[in-house]
Amino acid sequence: MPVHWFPGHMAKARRLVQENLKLVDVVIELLDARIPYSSRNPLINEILGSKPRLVVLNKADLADPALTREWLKWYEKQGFPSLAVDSLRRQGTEQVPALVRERGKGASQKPAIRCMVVGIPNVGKSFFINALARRKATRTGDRPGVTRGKQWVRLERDLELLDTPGVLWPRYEDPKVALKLAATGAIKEEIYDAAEVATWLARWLEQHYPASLAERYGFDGTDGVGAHRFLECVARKRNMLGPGGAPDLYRAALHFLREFRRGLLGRITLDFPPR
Ligand SMILES: Nc1nc2c(ncn2[C@@H]2O[C@H](COP(=O)(O)OP(=O)(O)OP(=O)(O)O)[C@@H](O)[C@H]2O)c(=O)[nH]1
Ligand SMILES: [Mg+2]
Repeated sequence: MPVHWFPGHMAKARRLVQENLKLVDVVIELLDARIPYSSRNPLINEILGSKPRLVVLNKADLADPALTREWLKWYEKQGFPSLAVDSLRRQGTEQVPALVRERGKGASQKPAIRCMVVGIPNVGKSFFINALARRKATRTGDRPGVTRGKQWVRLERDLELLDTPGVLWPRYEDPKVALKLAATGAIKEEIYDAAEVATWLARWLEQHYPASLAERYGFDGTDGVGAHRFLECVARKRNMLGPGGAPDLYRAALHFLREFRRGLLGRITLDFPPR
């Protein structure tokens, strides 16, 4: 497996959520709209129990709109109210306070409804909270692991949000999950092989979004993306050459992954809803 997990994440994820669960009335499960399955904690239903919940697909601006609609339908069918948002442009976020109040109604005797935001690293939890608060209340960053501890942010007189550090968990049943988390930026770049993740992503795009590689890099993968043929093409196109003029495949891989994350290959979703 090209991506290595740290043992103990599962226990840590569970502890963090469980410890704070009794302090809140509602939980917002913030998922990445590009990977609404892979960005989900497999134990979340067991951990949250009957706590009122709102499923929010963030970074919807980067995801395939048709698949986002399908995923929202799927989550609604599972019994979870859900919506898609773009925290960067504050699209959809304006609906969140009313939905949280609605979900937390049972707690109406309290002075304020408290809501915890949970999700994987770099999914945009802190950014989402800032978008709701309309100010820079939390620290954000373009890499996983920015938020270190929990932080309360008051939205309105009667609404408080809890920002939490992102947590990952192993999903041994499907090795593609790790690749998708790496491709979308939930895992630190230092701990996986960028060439392997990039090659997997290129093959996947060639299969499901065939025009994307040709449009961006002029790559015509006629016989399936060869292990190095695609990265070589990117390296030459972007003039990333090493000693002796050899294409620098590792730099090309990082470049390609970063362009993908910025949406430069188009609006792409890597998980399909179960049929
Ligand atoms: N395109 C896009 N980018 C977003 C969106 N929301 C957040 N981001 C970007 O995602 C990156 C991570 O945001 P953070 O809010 O720091 O992520 P986090 O979930 O708090 O991450 P940790 O604190 O590390 O767990 C930032 O660089 C944001 O610019 C969105 O809706 N669309
Ligand atoms: Mg954060």
